[in-house]
Amino acid sequence: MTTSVATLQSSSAFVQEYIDIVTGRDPHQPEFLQAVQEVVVSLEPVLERHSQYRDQRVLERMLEPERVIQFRVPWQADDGTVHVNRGFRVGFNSAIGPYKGGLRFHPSVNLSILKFLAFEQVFKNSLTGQPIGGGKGGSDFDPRCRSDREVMRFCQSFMTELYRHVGHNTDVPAGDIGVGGREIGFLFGQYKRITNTFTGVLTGRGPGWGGSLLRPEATGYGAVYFAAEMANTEGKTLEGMQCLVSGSGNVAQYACRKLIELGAIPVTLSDSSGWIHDPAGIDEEKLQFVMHLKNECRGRISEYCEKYSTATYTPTESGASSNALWAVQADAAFPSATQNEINAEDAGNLVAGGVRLVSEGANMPTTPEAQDILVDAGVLLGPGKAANAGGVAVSALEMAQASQRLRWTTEEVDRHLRRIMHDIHAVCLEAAHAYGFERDYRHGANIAGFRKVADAMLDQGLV
Ligand code: NDP
Ligand code: 2IT
Repeated sequence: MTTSVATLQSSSAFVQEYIDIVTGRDPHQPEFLQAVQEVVVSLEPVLERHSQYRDQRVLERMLEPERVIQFRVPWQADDGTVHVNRGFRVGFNSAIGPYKGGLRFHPSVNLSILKFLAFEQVFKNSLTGQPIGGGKGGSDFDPRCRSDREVMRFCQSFMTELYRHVGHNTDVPAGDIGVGGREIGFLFGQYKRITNTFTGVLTGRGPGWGGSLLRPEATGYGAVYFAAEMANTEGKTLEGMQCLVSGSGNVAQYACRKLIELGAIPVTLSDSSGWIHDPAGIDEEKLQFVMHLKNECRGRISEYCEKYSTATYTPTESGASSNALWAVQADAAFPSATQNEINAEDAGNLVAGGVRLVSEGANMPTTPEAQDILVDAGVLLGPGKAANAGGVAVSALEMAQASQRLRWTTEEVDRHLRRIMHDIHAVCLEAAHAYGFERDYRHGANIAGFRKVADAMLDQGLV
Protein backbone atom coordinates (compact mmCIF):
# COMPACT_ATOMS: atom_id res chain seq x y z
CA MET A 1 0.00 0.00 0.00
CA THR A 2 1.49 3.33 -1.03
CA THR A 3 1.52 6.82 0.40
CA SER A 4 1.57 10.14 -1.35
CA VAL A 5 4.01 12.98 -0.81
CA ALA A 6 1.14 15.35 -1.59
CA THR A 7 -0.18 14.71 1.93
CA LEU A 8 2.96 16.22 3.39
CA GLN A 9 1.98 19.88 3.14
CA SER A 10 1.11 21.15 6.57
CA SER A 11 -0.83 24.27 7.44
CA SER A 12 1.32 24.75 10.56
CA ALA A 13 4.67 26.51 10.08
CA PHE A 14 6.03 24.56 13.04
CA VAL A 15 5.19 21.20 11.50
CA GLN A 16 6.32 22.30 8.07
CA GLU A 17 9.76 23.25 9.45
CA TYR A 18 10.38 19.68 10.64
CA ILE A 19 8.89 18.11 7.53
CA ASP A 20 11.21 20.30 5.45
CA ILE A 21 14.26 19.11 7.42
CA VAL A 22 13.38 15.47 6.82
CA THR A 23 12.20 15.97 3.23
CA GLY A 24 15.41 17.83 2.43
CA ARG A 25 17.43 14.84 3.58
CA ASP A 26 15.24 12.01 2.30
CA PRO A 27 12.83 13.27 -0.35
CA HIS A 28 12.17 9.74 -1.62
CA GLN A 29 11.05 8.17 1.65
CA PRO A 30 7.26 8.77 1.68
CA GLU A 31 6.38 6.29 4.43
CA PHE A 32 9.03 7.71 6.74
CA LEU A 33 7.89 11.26 6.02
CA GLN A 34 4.30 10.28 6.76
CA ALA A 35 5.24 8.74 10.12
CA VAL A 36 7.28 11.83 11.04
CA GLN A 37 4.50 14.19 10.09
CA GLU A 38 1.99 12.33 12.25
CA VAL A 39 4.25 12.65 15.27
CA VAL A 40 5.39 16.23 14.74
CA VAL A 41 1.77 17.44 14.50
CA SER A 42 1.28 16.30 18.10
CA LEU A 43 4.44 17.84 19.51
CA GLU A 44 3.85 21.55 18.84
CA PRO A 45 2.40 22.29 22.32
CA VAL A 46 5.03 20.12 23.98
CA LEU A 47 7.94 22.00 22.41
CA GLU A 48 6.23 25.30 23.15
CA ARG A 49 5.86 24.45 26.84
CA HIS A 50 9.30 22.88 27.43
CA SER A 51 12.07 25.04 26.03
CA GLN A 52 14.79 22.52 26.94
CA TYR A 53 13.66 20.26 24.10
CA ARG A 54 14.05 23.13 21.62
CA ASP A 55 17.36 24.38 23.07
CA GLN A 56 18.95 20.94 22.83
CA ARG A 57 17.35 20.22 19.44
CA VAL A 58 15.97 16.98 20.81
CA LEU A 59 13.32 16.47 18.12
CA GLU A 60 15.79 17.10 15.28
CA ARG A 61 18.03 14.46 16.83
CA MET A 62 15.13 12.02 17.19
CA LEU A 63 14.28 12.37 13.49
CA GLU A 64 17.65 10.97 12.44
CA PRO A 65 18.38 7.27 13.03
CA GLU A 66 21.43 6.57 15.19
CA ARG A 67 22.59 4.02 12.64
CA VAL A 68 21.50 2.29 9.43
CA ILE A 69 23.11 -0.91 8.23
CA GLN A 70 22.56 -2.25 4.71
CA PHE A 71 24.07 -5.44 3.38
CA ARG A 72 24.00 -8.00 0.58
CA VAL A 73 22.26 -11.33 1.19
CA PRO A 74 23.23 -13.95 -1.41
CA TRP A 75 21.49 -17.34 -1.26
CA GLN A 76 20.80 -20.37 -3.41
CA ALA A 77 17.35 -21.67 -4.38
CA ASP A 78 16.45 -25.36 -4.49
CA ASP A 79 16.89 -25.40 -8.28
CA GLY A 80 20.48 -24.20 -7.92
CA THR A 81 19.86 -20.62 -9.07
CA VAL A 82 21.64 -17.86 -7.15
CA HIS A 83 19.67 -14.91 -5.75
CA VAL A 84 20.76 -11.64 -4.18
CA ASN A 85 18.57 -9.70 -1.73
CA ARG A 86 19.10 -6.61 0.39
CA GLY A 87 19.29 -6.81 4.16
CA PHE A 88 18.83 -3.86 6.52
CA ARG A 89 18.86 -3.02 10.20
CA VAL A 90 17.92 0.46 11.41
CA GLY A 91 18.88 1.40 14.98
CA PHE A 92 16.73 4.46 15.49
CA ASN A 93 17.04 5.39 19.14
CA SER A 94 18.72 3.71 22.11
CA ALA A 95 18.10 6.39 24.77
CA ILE A 96 15.99 4.13 26.98
CA GLY A 97 17.34 0.68 26.12
CA PRO A 98 18.86 -1.55 23.46
CA TYR A 99 17.32 -1.27 20.00
CA LYS A 100 14.23 -3.48 19.86
CA GLY A 101 11.91 -4.19 16.96
CA GLY A 102 10.98 -6.73 14.35
CA LEU A 103 12.38 -7.97 11.06
CA ARG A 104 10.16 -7.80 7.99
CA PHE A 105 10.68 -10.07 4.96
CA HIS A 106 8.50 -8.78 2.12
CA PRO A 107 9.27 -7.73 -1.48
CA SER A 108 8.15 -4.16 -0.71
CA VAL A 109 10.81 -3.66 1.99
CA ASN A 110 13.04 -0.63 1.46
CA LEU A 111 14.71 1.96 3.65
CA SER A 112 11.67 4.25 3.74
CA ILE A 113 9.44 1.48 5.10
CA LEU A 114 12.01 0.31 7.65
CA LYS A 115 12.71 3.87 8.84
CA PHE A 116 9.00 4.52 9.32
CA LEU A 117 8.66 1.28 11.26
CA ALA A 118 11.76 1.94 13.39
CA PHE A 119 10.64 5.51 14.10
CA GLU A 120 7.20 4.30 15.22
CA GLN A 121 8.88 1.65 17.32
CA VAL A 122 10.77 4.28 19.35
CA PHE A 123 7.47 5.77 20.56
CA LYS A 124 5.71 2.43 20.93
CA ASN A 125 8.50 0.92 23.01
CA SER A 126 8.60 4.01 25.20
CA LEU A 127 4.83 3.69 25.81
CA THR A 128 5.21 0.12 27.06
CA GLY A 129 7.08 1.48 30.10
CA GLN A 130 9.86 -1.04 29.51
CA PRO A 131 13.59 -0.33 28.96
CA ILE A 132 13.71 -0.83 25.18
CA GLY A 133 14.91 1.49 22.42
CA GLY A 134 13.55 1.41 18.87
CA GLY A 135 14.81 -0.40 15.78
CA LYS A 136 13.59 -2.39 12.77
CA GLY A 137 15.11 -4.40 9.98
CA GLY A 138 14.40 -6.87 7.26
CA SER A 139 14.83 -7.72 3.63
CA ASP A 140 13.08 -7.54 0.27
CA PHE A 141 13.18 -11.37 0.27
CA ASP A 142 9.75 -12.99 -0.20
CA PRO A 143 9.38 -16.14 1.93
CA ARG A 144 5.97 -16.93 0.42
CA CYS A 145 6.22 -19.72 -2.18
CA ARG A 146 9.72 -20.66 -0.97
CA SER A 147 10.50 -24.07 0.51
CA ASP A 148 11.56 -24.45 4.15
CA ARG A 149 15.10 -25.22 2.95
CA GLU A 150 15.24 -22.06 0.86
CA VAL A 151 13.98 -19.98 3.79
CA MET A 152 16.62 -21.60 6.01
CA ARG A 153 19.44 -20.84 3.57
CA PHE A 154 18.24 -17.26 3.24
CA CYS A 155 18.00 -16.78 7.04
CA GLN A 156 21.47 -18.23 7.53
CA SER A 157 22.96 -15.89 4.95
CA PHE A 158 21.08 -12.90 6.42
CA MET A 159 22.34 -13.65 9.94
CA THR A 160 25.90 -14.24 8.71
CA GLU A 161 26.12 -10.46 8.30
CA LEU A 162 23.53 -9.29 10.87
CA TYR A 163 25.20 -11.08 13.81
CA ARG A 164 27.92 -8.40 13.95
CA HIS A 165 25.37 -5.69 14.70
CA VAL A 166 22.94 -7.34 17.14
CA GLY A 167 23.20 -8.77 20.64
CA HIS A 168 21.08 -9.20 23.75
CA ASN A 169 22.35 -5.89 25.19
CA THR A 170 22.71 -4.06 21.85
CA ASP A 171 19.86 -4.79 19.48
CA VAL A 172 17.23 -7.51 19.84
CA PRO A 173 15.22 -8.27 16.67
CA ALA A 174 11.93 -10.22 16.52
CA GLY A 175 9.28 -11.04 13.91
CA ASP A 176 7.06 -8.88 11.71
CA ILE A 177 5.47 -9.48 8.30
CA GLY A 178 6.99 -12.62 6.75
CA VAL A 179 9.02 -13.44 9.85
CA GLY A 180 7.36 -15.89 12.24
CA GLY A 181 8.49 -18.78 14.42
CA ARG A 182 10.10 -20.67 11.53
CA GLU A 183 12.31 -17.75 10.47
CA ILE A 184 13.22 -16.81 14.07
CA GLY A 185 14.35 -20.43 14.58
CA PHE A 186 16.66 -20.40 11.55
CA LEU A 187 18.05 -16.96 12.44
CA PHE A 188 18.67 -17.95 16.06
CA GLY A 189 20.38 -21.21 15.10
CA GLN A 190 22.85 -19.39 12.85
CA TYR A 191 23.54 -16.66 15.44
CA LYS A 192 24.22 -19.29 18.10
CA ARG A 193 26.54 -21.20 15.80
CA ILE A 194 28.57 -18.18 14.67
CA THR A 195 28.94 -16.56 18.10
CA ASN A 196 29.16 -19.69 20.24
CA THR A 197 26.62 -18.15 22.66
CA PHE A 198 23.06 -19.00 23.67
CA THR A 199 21.55 -15.62 24.53
CA GLY A 200 18.29 -13.72 24.21
CA VAL A 201 19.43 -12.07 20.96
CA LEU A 202 16.04 -12.59 19.30
CA THR A 203 12.55 -12.69 20.78
CA GLY A 204 9.67 -14.78 19.54
CA ARG A 205 11.78 -17.88 20.15
CA GLY A 206 10.13 -21.29 20.51
CA PRO A 207 8.74 -22.05 23.98
CA GLY A 208 11.25 -24.91 24.35
CA TRP A 209 14.32 -22.73 23.66
CA GLY A 210 13.86 -19.50 25.55
CA GLY A 211 10.64 -18.08 24.10
CA SER A 212 7.99 -16.53 26.32
CA LEU A 213 4.60 -18.15 26.53
CA LEU A 214 1.98 -15.89 24.90
CA ARG A 215 4.46 -14.02 22.65
CA PRO A 216 2.75 -15.31 19.46
CA GLU A 217 -0.63 -14.22 20.83
CA ALA A 218 0.50 -10.93 22.36
CA THR A 219 0.04 -8.40 19.54
CA GLY A 220 -3.47 -9.53 18.58
CA TYR A 221 -4.56 -10.02 22.19
CA GLY A 222 -3.11 -6.62 23.11
CA ALA A 223 -4.98 -4.86 20.30
CA VAL A 224 -8.23 -6.35 21.59
CA TYR A 225 -7.41 -5.43 25.21
CA PHE A 226 -6.76 -1.88 24.03
CA ALA A 227 -10.10 -1.86 22.19
CA ALA A 228 -11.84 -3.09 25.34
CA GLU A 229 -10.24 -0.22 27.29
CA MET A 230 -11.46 2.31 24.71
CA ALA A 231 -14.99 0.83 24.74
CA ASN A 232 -15.00 0.93 28.52
CA THR A 233 -14.60 4.75 28.48
CA GLU A 234 -18.10 4.80 26.94
CA GLY A 235 -19.45 2.23 29.36
CA LYS A 236 -19.44 -0.52 26.71
CA THR A 237 -17.88 -3.95 26.27
CA LEU A 238 -16.89 -5.73 23.06
CA GLU A 239 -19.48 -8.45 23.63
CA GLY A 240 -21.79 -8.85 20.66
CA MET A 241 -19.85 -6.37 18.50
CA GLN A 242 -19.47 -7.25 14.81
CA CYS A 243 -15.79 -6.79 13.99
CA LEU A 244 -13.91 -6.26 10.74
CA VAL A 245 -10.44 -7.80 10.83
CA SER A 246 -7.97 -7.46 7.94
CA GLY A 247 -4.94 -9.67 7.32
CA SER A 248 -4.84 -13.34 8.22
CA GLY A 249 -1.34 -13.60 9.68
CA ASN A 250 -0.07 -13.56 13.24
CA VAL A 251 -1.78 -10.37 14.42
CA ALA A 252 -5.13 -10.99 12.69
CA GLN A 253 -5.35 -14.59 13.91
CA TYR A 254 -4.87 -13.78 17.58
CA ALA A 255 -7.01 -10.65 17.42
CA CYS A 256 -9.79 -12.97 16.17
CA ARG A 257 -9.17 -15.48 18.95
CA LYS A 258 -9.43 -12.86 21.71
CA LEU A 259 -12.49 -11.28 20.10
CA ILE A 260 -14.22 -14.68 20.04
CA GLU A 261 -13.24 -15.26 23.69
CA LEU A 262 -14.77 -11.92 24.68
CA GLY A 263 -18.03 -12.65 22.86
CA ALA A 264 -17.41 -10.39 19.86
CA ILE A 265 -18.01 -11.59 16.29
CA PRO A 266 -15.21 -11.26 13.72
CA VAL A 267 -16.74 -11.40 10.23
CA THR A 268 -13.86 -10.66 7.82
CA LEU A 269 -10.23 -11.64 7.12
CA SER A 270 -7.95 -10.88 4.17
CA ASP A 271 -4.60 -11.42 2.49
CA SER A 272 -2.89 -9.57 -0.32
CA SER A 273 -5.03 -11.42 -2.91
CA GLY A 274 -8.48 -10.70 -1.47
CA TRP A 275 -10.84 -10.89 1.51
CA ILE A 276 -13.57 -13.09 2.92
CA HIS A 277 -16.83 -12.06 4.56
CA ASP A 278 -18.55 -14.58 6.80
CA PRO A 279 -21.77 -13.00 8.11
CA ALA A 280 -22.33 -16.08 10.30
CA GLY A 281 -19.17 -15.11 12.22
CA ILE A 282 -15.71 -16.66 12.40
CA ASP A 283 -15.86 -18.97 15.41
CA GLU A 284 -13.03 -20.90 17.09
CA GLU A 285 -13.39 -23.91 14.80
CA LYS A 286 -13.22 -21.73 11.67
CA LEU A 287 -10.28 -19.82 13.14
CA GLN A 288 -8.41 -23.07 13.70
CA PHE A 289 -8.96 -23.90 10.04
CA VAL A 290 -7.50 -20.48 9.09
CA MET A 291 -4.49 -21.00 11.38
CA HIS A 292 -3.76 -24.39 9.88
CA LEU A 293 -4.27 -23.03 6.35
CA LYS A 294 -1.98 -20.01 6.82
CA ASN A 295 0.65 -21.35 9.24
CA GLU A 296 1.03 -24.99 8.19
CA CYS A 297 -0.12 -25.10 4.54
CA ARG A 298 0.85 -21.48 3.75
CA GLY A 299 -2.37 -21.29 1.72
CA ARG A 300 -4.60 -18.39 0.59
CA ILE A 301 -7.60 -16.97 2.45
CA SER A 302 -9.84 -17.67 -0.59
CA GLU A 303 -9.74 -21.35 0.48
CA TYR A 304 -11.93 -20.41 3.49
CA CYS A 305 -14.93 -20.22 1.15
CA GLU A 306 -14.28 -23.70 -0.23
CA LYS A 307 -14.69 -24.98 3.33
CA TYR A 308 -17.43 -22.66 4.67
CA SER A 309 -20.38 -21.93 2.39
CA THR A 310 -21.62 -19.12 4.66
CA ALA A 311 -18.74 -16.93 3.41
CA THR A 312 -18.02 -15.00 0.23
CA TYR A 313 -14.60 -14.16 -1.26
CA THR A 314 -13.77 -10.93 -3.07
CA PRO A 315 -10.43 -10.68 -4.89
CA THR A 316 -8.49 -7.45 -4.45
CA GLU A 317 -8.63 -5.32 -7.59
CA SER A 318 -5.29 -3.74 -8.35
CA GLY A 319 -5.66 0.03 -8.67
CA ALA A 320 -9.06 0.12 -6.90
CA SER A 321 -9.67 3.38 -5.01
CA SER A 322 -10.99 1.63 -1.92
CA ASN A 323 -11.09 -1.75 -0.19
CA ALA A 324 -14.66 -3.05 0.04
CA LEU A 325 -13.81 -4.94 3.26
CA TRP A 326 -14.12 -1.62 5.11
CA ALA A 327 -17.61 -1.05 3.67
CA VAL A 328 -19.11 -4.05 5.51
CA GLN A 329 -21.52 -2.97 8.27
CA ALA A 330 -19.92 -3.47 11.68
CA ASP A 331 -19.27 -1.95 15.10
CA ALA A 332 -15.47 -2.15 15.33
CA ALA A 333 -12.45 -2.59 13.05
CA PHE A 334 -9.02 -4.16 13.59
CA PRO A 335 -6.76 -3.39 10.61
CA SER A 336 -4.04 -6.05 11.01
CA ALA A 337 -2.36 -6.41 7.60
CA THR A 338 -0.10 -3.51 6.59
CA GLN A 339 0.50 0.25 6.33
CA ASN A 340 -1.98 2.57 4.62
CA GLU A 341 -4.65 -0.10 4.18
CA ILE A 342 -7.42 2.36 5.18
CA ASN A 343 -7.59 5.48 2.99
CA ALA A 344 -10.01 8.42 3.16
CA GLU A 345 -12.69 6.63 1.11
CA ASP A 346 -12.39 3.53 3.32
CA ALA A 347 -12.69 5.70 6.44
CA GLY A 348 -15.88 7.25 5.06
CA ASN A 349 -17.21 3.74 4.44
CA LEU A 350 -16.32 2.64 7.97
CA VAL A 351 -18.23 5.58 9.45
CA ALA A 352 -21.21 5.02 7.13
CA GLY A 353 -21.20 1.31 8.02
CA GLY A 354 -21.56 2.03 11.73
CA VAL A 355 -18.00 1.45 13.00
CA ARG A 356 -17.42 3.36 16.27
CA LEU A 357 -14.06 1.95 17.30
CA VAL A 358 -10.82 1.20 15.41
CA SER A 359 -7.87 -0.53 17.09
CA GLU A 360 -4.78 -0.65 14.87
CA GLY A 361 -3.13 -4.09 15.00
CA ALA A 362 -0.91 -3.14 12.05
CA ASN A 363 1.64 -0.33 12.00
CA MET A 364 0.30 2.91 10.44
CA PRO A 365 -2.63 1.18 8.67
CA THR A 366 -4.68 4.38 8.46
CA THR A 367 -3.62 7.32 6.27
CA PRO A 368 -3.58 10.78 7.92
CA GLU A 369 -6.70 11.88 5.98
CA ALA A 370 -8.52 8.70 7.00
CA GLN A 371 -7.58 9.25 10.64
CA ASP A 372 -9.05 12.75 10.55
CA ILE A 373 -12.30 11.46 9.04
CA LEU A 374 -12.62 8.82 11.77
CA VAL A 375 -11.76 11.13 14.66
CA ASP A 376 -13.99 13.94 13.35
CA ALA A 377 -16.87 11.44 13.24
CA GLY A 378 -16.26 10.58 16.90
CA VAL A 379 -14.81 7.13 16.22
CA LEU A 380 -12.44 5.94 18.98
CA LEU A 381 -9.12 5.43 17.17
CA GLY A 382 -6.35 3.46 18.91
CA PRO A 383 -3.13 4.22 16.98
CA GLY A 384 -0.80 1.32 16.20
CA LYS A 385 2.02 2.56 18.40
CA ALA A 386 -0.31 2.16 21.37
CA ALA A 387 -2.81 -0.52 20.32
CA ASN A 388 -0.31 -3.04 18.90
CA ALA A 389 2.37 -2.52 21.58
CA GLY A 390 1.42 -5.79 23.30
CA GLY A 391 3.71 -7.75 20.97
CA VAL A 392 6.87 -5.85 21.74
CA ALA A 393 5.85 -5.60 25.41
CA VAL A 394 5.80 -9.40 25.69
CA SER A 395 9.09 -9.46 23.76
CA ALA A 396 10.52 -7.33 26.58
CA LEU A 397 9.04 -9.80 29.07
CA GLU A 398 10.80 -12.55 27.10
CA MET A 399 14.07 -10.62 27.52
CA ALA A 400 13.42 -10.33 31.27
CA GLN A 401 12.74 -14.06 31.55
CA ALA A 402 15.88 -14.87 29.52
CA SER A 403 18.06 -12.73 31.82
CA GLN A 404 16.61 -14.41 34.88
CA ARG A 405 16.73 -17.86 33.26
CA LEU A 406 13.13 -18.28 34.40
CA ARG A 407 9.92 -19.09 32.61
CA TRP A 408 6.66 -17.46 33.61
CA THR A 409 3.26 -19.16 33.23
CA THR A 410 0.74 -18.13 30.60
CA GLU A 411 -1.39 -16.57 33.35
CA GLU A 412 1.52 -14.45 34.63
CA VAL A 413 2.40 -13.18 31.15
CA ASP A 414 -1.25 -12.46 30.37
CA ARG A 415 -1.62 -10.52 33.63
CA HIS A 416 1.40 -8.37 32.71
CA LEU A 417 0.08 -7.88 29.17
CA ARG A 418 -3.35 -6.73 30.38
CA ARG A 419 -1.77 -4.34 32.87
CA ILE A 420 0.59 -2.92 30.24
CA MET A 421 -2.27 -2.33 27.76
CA HIS A 422 -4.36 -0.78 30.53
CA ASP A 423 -1.48 1.54 31.47
CA ILE A 424 -0.73 2.53 27.86
CA HIS A 425 -4.39 3.42 27.39
CA ALA A 426 -4.38 5.54 30.55
CA VAL A 427 -1.08 7.26 29.70
CA CYS A 428 -2.37 8.18 26.21
CA LEU A 429 -5.52 9.77 27.64
CA GLU A 430 -3.56 11.65 30.35
CA ALA A 431 -1.01 13.06 27.89
CA ALA A 432 -3.75 14.05 25.44
CA HIS A 433 -5.59 15.83 28.24
CA ALA A 434 -2.44 17.59 29.55
CA TYR A 435 -1.69 19.16 26.15
CA GLY A 436 -5.19 20.09 25.03
CA PHE A 437 -6.02 17.12 22.78
CA GLU A 438 -8.87 15.78 24.90
CA ARG A 439 -9.61 12.07 24.22
CA ASP A 440 -7.41 11.94 21.09
CA TYR A 441 -5.30 8.80 21.49
CA ARG A 442 -3.08 9.68 18.51
CA HIS A 443 -1.69 12.83 20.08
CA GLY A 444 -1.60 11.23 23.52
CA ALA A 445 0.52 8.32 22.26
CA ASN A 446 2.93 10.58 20.40
CA ILE A 447 3.38 12.97 23.33
CA ALA A 448 3.78 10.34 26.06
CA GLY A 449 6.12 8.28 23.87
CA PHE A 450 8.19 11.36 23.02
CA ARG A 451 8.59 12.79 26.52
CA LYS A 452 10.18 9.73 28.08
CA VAL A 453 12.74 9.34 25.28
CA ALA A 454 13.41 13.09 25.08
CA ASP A 455 14.05 13.34 28.84
CA ALA A 456 16.46 10.39 28.66
CA MET A 457 18.30 12.08 25.80
CA LEU A 458 18.62 15.29 27.82
CA ASP A 459 19.99 13.32 30.79
CA GLN A 460 22.59 11.60 28.62
CA GLY A 461 24.04 14.71 26.94
CA LEU A 462 24.82 15.26 23.30
CA VAL A 463 25.49 11.72 22.11
P1 NDP B 1 2.16 -11.84 8.91
O1 NDP B 1 3.22 -11.97 7.88
O2 NDP B 1 1.92 -12.90 9.88
O3 NDP B 1 0.76 -11.53 8.19
C1 NDP B 1 0.61 -10.42 7.35
C2 NDP B 1 -0.80 -10.44 6.76
O4 NDP B 1 -1.03 -9.20 6.11
C3 NDP B 1 -0.97 -11.52 5.70
O5 NDP B 1 -2.31 -11.91 5.68
C4 NDP B 1 -0.58 -10.79 4.43
O6 NDP B 1 -1.13 -11.34 3.26
C5 NDP B 1 -1.17 -9.41 4.68
N1 NDP B 1 -0.39 -8.41 3.96
C6 NDP B 1 0.93 -8.17 4.09
N2 NDP B 1 1.31 -7.21 3.24
C7 NDP B 1 0.21 -6.85 2.57
C8 NDP B 1 -0.04 -5.91 1.56
N3 NDP B 1 0.94 -5.13 1.07
N4 NDP B 1 -1.31 -5.81 1.10
C9 NDP B 1 -2.30 -6.59 1.60
N5 NDP B 1 -2.13 -7.50 2.56
C10 NDP B 1 -0.90 -7.63 3.04
O7 NDP B 1 2.47 -10.44 9.65
P2 NDP B 1 1.93 -9.93 11.07
O8 NDP B 1 0.56 -10.41 11.30
O9 NDP B 1 2.99 -10.19 12.05
O10 NDP B 1 1.93 -8.34 10.83
C11 NDP B 1 0.76 -7.64 10.41
C12 NDP B 1 0.90 -6.17 10.77
O11 NDP B 1 1.05 -6.06 12.20
C13 NDP B 1 2.12 -5.44 10.18
O12 NDP B 1 1.77 -4.09 9.95
C14 NDP B 1 3.14 -5.51 11.31
O13 NDP B 1 4.11 -4.49 11.21
C15 NDP B 1 2.22 -5.30 12.50
N6 NDP B 1 2.72 -5.74 13.79
C16 NDP B 1 3.16 -7.02 13.99
C17 NDP B 1 3.60 -7.42 15.24
C18 NDP B 1 3.99 -8.82 15.54
O14 NDP B 1 4.27 -9.11 16.71
N7 NDP B 1 4.03 -9.71 14.57
C19 NDP B 1 3.69 -6.45 16.35
C20 NDP B 1 3.13 -5.15 16.06
C21 NDP B 1 2.70 -4.83 14.81
P3 NDP B 1 -0.18 -12.21 2.26
O15 NDP B 1 0.04 -13.50 2.96
O16 NDP B 1 -0.95 -12.30 1.00
O17 NDP B 1 1.09 -11.42 2.11
O1 2IT C 1 6.00 -3.81 15.17
C1 2IT C 1 6.30 -4.45 16.21
O2 2IT C 1 6.11 -3.98 17.33
C2 2IT C 1 6.82 -5.81 16.05
N1 2IT C 1 6.91 -6.29 14.92
C3 2IT C 1 7.25 -6.59 17.25
C4 2IT C 1 8.62 -6.15 17.70
C5 2IT C 1 9.25 -6.99 18.80
O3 2IT C 1 10.43 -6.70 19.06
O4 2IT C 1 8.61 -7.86 19.37
